[in-house]
Amino acid sequence: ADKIDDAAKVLSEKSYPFLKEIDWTDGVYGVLPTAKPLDVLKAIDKMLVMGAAMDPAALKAGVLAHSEAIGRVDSKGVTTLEDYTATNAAIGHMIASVPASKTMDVYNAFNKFSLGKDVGPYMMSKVNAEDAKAAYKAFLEFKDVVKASQ
Ligand code: BCL
Ligand code: PID
Ligand code: PID
Repeated sequence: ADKIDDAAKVLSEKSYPFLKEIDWTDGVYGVLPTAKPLDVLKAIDKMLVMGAAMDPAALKAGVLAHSEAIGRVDSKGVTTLEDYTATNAAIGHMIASVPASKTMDVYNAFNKFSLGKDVGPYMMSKVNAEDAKAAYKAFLEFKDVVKASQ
């Protein structure tokens, strides 16, 4: 286990309460933002460019971690803490395998039309705010470890 694996364990423990409060059966999570389809297209392109730049072994590990996580969801669609941890570790390695600019390009492209004023507050209103804040704090600590491994 490397530093990202260790950090993923901490991140997952601290954000699992938040993950469990999300209603994964809500149809809203299967809906693409349609306000500005051409901005959505550009954001998807940034994800494609980022994906194509990833270390193939890290990407494959991420795919398999998700597949195993899906195999162990409970009746509400929530996977186990162990699978969630493996998923976070895999994504951490995927992100560490590309230059930060590629990750930031995705973030900035999505920020244009969604994250800020609509999605954030809406998501927050559906969960326990304290758990969401704890998860976000843990995410910020995790990203420092990922950044140091880039
Ligand atoms: Mg994915 C991210 C669902 C398959 C690679 N993925 C996300 C999330 C969302 C999701 C939960 C994007 C919305 C978001 O930020 O919510 N993925 C999802 C599902 C499947 C899936 C349901 C599925 O298989 C059915 N993902 C895959 C494929 C992977 C993959 C197969 C590649 C092999 N996925 C990635 C990558 C990313 C995602 C790379 C992201 O960067 C993105 C993400 O999570 O960004 C933060 C909020 C996120 C969560 C509820 C998940 C827990 C997040 C962290 C660890 C703790 C919470 C922090 C805080 C409160 C919220 C973040 C705020 C922003 C950073 C501003
Ligand atoms: C801010 C202000 C500072 C403090 C700060 C700060 C925050 C920055 C942040 C943040 C950045 C950030 C980035 C995030 C990025 C998420 C990226 C997700 C990418 C998803 C992909 C999906 C895919 C695939 C996949 C591979 C396929 C292609 C696809 C192939 C070859 C603002 C806190 C530092 C969250 C790539 C993986 C399956 C598309 O900077 O003061 O908070 O979050 O299918 O490719 O198969
Ligand atoms: C930052 C600043 C730059 C440097 C940088 C940087 C870092 C960015 C980072 C990072 C982004 C990032 C993202 C992570 C995302 C993790 C997401 C995990 C998702 C797990 C899920 C699990 C599950 C399931 C599943 C499907 C079920 C639901 C669940 C249904 C319908 C900030 C380093 C570039 C870690 C979704 C899969 C079974 C819950 O950019 O300067 O470091 O990490 O059961 O679906 O039931």
